[in-house]
Amino acid sequence: MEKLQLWLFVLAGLSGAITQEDLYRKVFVFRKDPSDAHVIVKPEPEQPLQNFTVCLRSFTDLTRPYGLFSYATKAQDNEILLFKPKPGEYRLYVGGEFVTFRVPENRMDWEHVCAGWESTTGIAEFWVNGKPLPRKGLRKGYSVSAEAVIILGQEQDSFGGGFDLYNSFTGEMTDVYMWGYGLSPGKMRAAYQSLQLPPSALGWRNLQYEIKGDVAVKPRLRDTLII
Ligand SMILES: *[C@@H]1O[C@H](CO)[C@@H](O)[C@H](O)[C@H]1NC(C)=O
Ligand SMILES: [Ca+2]
Repeated sequence: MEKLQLWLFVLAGLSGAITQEDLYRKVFVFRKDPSDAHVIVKPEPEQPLQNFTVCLRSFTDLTRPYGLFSYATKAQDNEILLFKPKPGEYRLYVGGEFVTFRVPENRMDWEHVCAGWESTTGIAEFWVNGKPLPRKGLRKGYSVSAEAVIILGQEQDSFGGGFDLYNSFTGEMTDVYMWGYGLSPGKMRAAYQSLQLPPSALGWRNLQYEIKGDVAVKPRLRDTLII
């Protein structure tokens, strides 16, 4: 089963559906609820990670649980996962464990989050709309495996699949980035403000992505711009 899935994944890659694009001022619109639609993003890191930062901006009126950023390996489907179990709460998973961050309830506006983790201390940072929450910790000494499938808008329970349609994301998503290191506080704020950011292999200004199902790329609506 897993082999078949992997093979299908390879075939999909060979069919040339992967696009690379500067998505500046564009968004992914996940239209259907519930849905198995998702976006595969690349590249996955070349080496295991001792540090990482993931940032993205989303806009939804969902109140049920949903997955935003799902980084799965063959050994661990929740290798890195940004998950929102309910309004006012985020979970950050690293290596199958998670910490919960309580956040102000979304006031029907875009919400920007950055999650950072470092292996040496296990410290996890979580920034919401440019402000840090109290730091927590998990998986000290762990190293995040490199061979991964990275998916937006669903939560993987197996390598590249195993979605629960009732954990799918519906709404709009933009400004997705992943760095293999921790960002300084200044850069965390810059990410929120859409300012100049350090180079990232996986980033919104040069995103390699493949849309699977009902997801559209659209210009961001001007009246939702925060700056
Ligand atoms: C990870 O971050 C720690 C703490 O900032 C740093 O000491 C270490 O060199 C980093 N490791 C890698 C592989 O970048
Ligand atoms: Ca999972």
